[in-house]
Amino acid sequence: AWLKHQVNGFKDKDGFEENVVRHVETTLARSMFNCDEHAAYSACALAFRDRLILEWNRTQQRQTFADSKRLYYLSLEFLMGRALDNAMLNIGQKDVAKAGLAELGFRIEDIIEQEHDAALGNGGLGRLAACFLDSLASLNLPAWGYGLRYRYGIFKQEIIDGYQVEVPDYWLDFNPWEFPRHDVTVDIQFYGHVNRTQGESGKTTAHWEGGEMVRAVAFDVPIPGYATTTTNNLRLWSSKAASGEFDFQKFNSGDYESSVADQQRAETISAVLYPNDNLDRGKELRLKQQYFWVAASLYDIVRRFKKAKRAWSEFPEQVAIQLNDTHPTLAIVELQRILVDLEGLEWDDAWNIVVNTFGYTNHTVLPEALEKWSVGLFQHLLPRHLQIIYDINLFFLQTVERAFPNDRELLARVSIIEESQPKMVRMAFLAIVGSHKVNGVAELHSDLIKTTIFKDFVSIFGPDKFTNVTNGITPRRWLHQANPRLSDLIATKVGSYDFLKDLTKLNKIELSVNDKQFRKEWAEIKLANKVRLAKHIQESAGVTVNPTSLFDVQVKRIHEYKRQQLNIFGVIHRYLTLKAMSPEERKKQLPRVSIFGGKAAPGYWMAKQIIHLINSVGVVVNNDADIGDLLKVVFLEDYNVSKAEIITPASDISEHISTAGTEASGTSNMKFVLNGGLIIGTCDGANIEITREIGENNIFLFGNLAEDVEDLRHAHTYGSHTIDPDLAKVFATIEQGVFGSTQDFSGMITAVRDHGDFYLVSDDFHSYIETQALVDEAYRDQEEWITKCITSVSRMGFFSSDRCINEYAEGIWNIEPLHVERDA
Ligand code: DL6
Repeated sequence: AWLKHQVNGFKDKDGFEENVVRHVETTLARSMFNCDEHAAYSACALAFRDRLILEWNRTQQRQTFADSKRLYYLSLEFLMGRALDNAMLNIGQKDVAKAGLAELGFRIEDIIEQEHDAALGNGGLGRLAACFLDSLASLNLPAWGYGLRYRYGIFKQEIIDGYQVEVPDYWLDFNPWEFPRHDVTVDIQFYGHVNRTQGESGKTTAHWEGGEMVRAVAFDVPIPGYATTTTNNLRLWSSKAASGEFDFQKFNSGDYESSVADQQRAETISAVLYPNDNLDRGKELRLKQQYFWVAASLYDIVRRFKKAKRAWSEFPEQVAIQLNDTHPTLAIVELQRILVDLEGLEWDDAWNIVVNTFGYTNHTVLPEALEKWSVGLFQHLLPRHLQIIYDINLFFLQTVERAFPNDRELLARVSIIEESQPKMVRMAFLAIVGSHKVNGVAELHSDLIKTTIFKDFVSIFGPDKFTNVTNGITPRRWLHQANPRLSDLIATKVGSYDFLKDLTKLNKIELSVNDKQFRKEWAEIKLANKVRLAKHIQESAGVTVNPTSLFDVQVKRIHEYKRQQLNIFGVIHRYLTLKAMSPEERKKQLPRVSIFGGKAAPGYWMAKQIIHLINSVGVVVNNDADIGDLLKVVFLEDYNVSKAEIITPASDISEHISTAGTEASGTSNMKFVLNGGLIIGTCDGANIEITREIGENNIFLFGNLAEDVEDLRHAHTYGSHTIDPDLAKVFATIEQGVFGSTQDFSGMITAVRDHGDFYLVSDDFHSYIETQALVDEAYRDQEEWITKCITSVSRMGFFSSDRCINEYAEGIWNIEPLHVERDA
């Protein structure tokens, strides 16, 4: 009854059932007698998709008619997860579906489980883009997402004998959520050469000629807003040969294999998602992907703009384009090319339009993640674009020279072209020069980019060009969908589900922090979520865990800077401490389950070693009779969005322990707190703002501060570097072979002991162990613990992606919501 907003939904459960049966019998060509759970899922998804597409059409018409400014969000990653549950929730018809499916003999939970995650992303950056789409639609903002339709999303991770093994994720077998638009295609040019002609006025025009064409085909994914009719669009491009046919001549002459070669080469462009998180590898195919996607998207955007026959100068009043990291930076060059070469605008007029159109979000300060492409590769693949980049750079450096005469070092430092061997194009610099706003994703991160990697640009452009928009998460998926019982309980105190639209309303639950019944239900829900996770752990990892233990979770990409190695070294220290105790003493200890999950990039050797160590420690600890339930170590295979929906609500304490200054924001920290778990973390990324909001009594902070990191690193290299004595014992245990082959883990140890400990594992170890002891102590007082949890949840309103999107809309995009009538 609370969801009064369903629009164009099914009239009732009978209407829903009718649609499901029709899809089973016609679209799927099956009979209801042999309709299994997967067929029921497919039909249910198709029935909902039909609803969405009607609203999608209306939304597009409404937006076209209003002719207001639109946002285009360009992201190479959209980590969407499952769509059915979200669609049912957002259009307010989960109850109807539940009842209808029950009548057809299915449990809705089993049907939801059938869906394959749409995993077109690596981690935080891609999931952020997915949260943003949800918020944009929920806030009725006219916006489109543009991405690539990878045939293979992020690989599936299997753990075999404790090692990560990658298996391809072919997710497109059956995807009811996309609409192929075979009529929306763009031919994208690569390679070739540039010719110049001179017109009668003496003006020269560049012509990019020759090379090869690849066709981009659009696939549209409807994005429903929550409690609104707005259904926005995510357009994903798929590649195929421009001719669309294989070479008949070659085929007829018996050259069967090469007759399809062009086709396969073209299709390769959108074949796979590069599985690197926070790492740039500089592969030609990746640059091809970037240009292919950006050029197709811009063609589409420009085509839409031209329909209204406005003057070009009005382009930035109609169009905002946000670059999700530097991956789409070529869009800046492509728009300049369209305006100057194809539309005949003067360079300066075109450049004005370009800069006022684009905004750039930086998501990392890690040098290995900052994209650079070799000039040679550019010259080969995109010769005209390289010329334009050189011109952009020349005009930019001329303005720098005028403002800072004779500072050659400054010119070299800020040049878009790095004068290295080989010469490289610095994409972040291009993105800054070609955008009107640059933002970081949490306060500390936004400060750091201004004082470190982009410092010179602050002097050149002034501080106003740089801003902060702290990340957020959608409460629809990350509270209501992942933790429906908690959401329902909160609603009883807030008085409605309005907090799902305005998360600051959560603050009402703080008034009930001493309400006994509320606290009891709160604790019951947490336990039920832990029981559910315990079941999952048993089924997937074969480890039995006691749900009343403290659940300690670290799930995220495996990366040295995120410091899963610190966590597992801490686990070993705990194990050694327990082993050294008498049985009586042990009985007094608090049982803990250390849960890990996350993928390592396939080529990231150290990250794979970390996974192997975690699994090896698990084998020893979990089978040690002295230890029993006091400590269990679990690595959950194939961490993804739908698993996060099970894991997040079950956490007591989660770990966000990156070396200070390395994690730009983090978003899982927000999800865990929103789900009634506390966090242990460093003063890094959004942990700092979480602390400010929830209060420092409700978070376990430890470790060195970002401002001290550089000095510590310097001391490691040039001074003396002594390893923390407790950590030294951990290393000794590993080196004795307690966890198997010592050789396998030697790299992890030498990185800390002999190679400068770049991530400050030893420096932070003592403080980490002490703080974990404080966590144990705090958890023993369950009453106080629950108070901390309720208080923290009540103060999490700031971290909604709705707040975040509103900040972008006002401060960067200048777009406004398009109000829609709610049909009751
Ligand atoms: O902003 C989303 C997310 C942050 O929460 C993480 O802290 C950050 O590591 C991640 N950055 C990247 C950068 N990758 N590239 N390129 O994934 O962004």
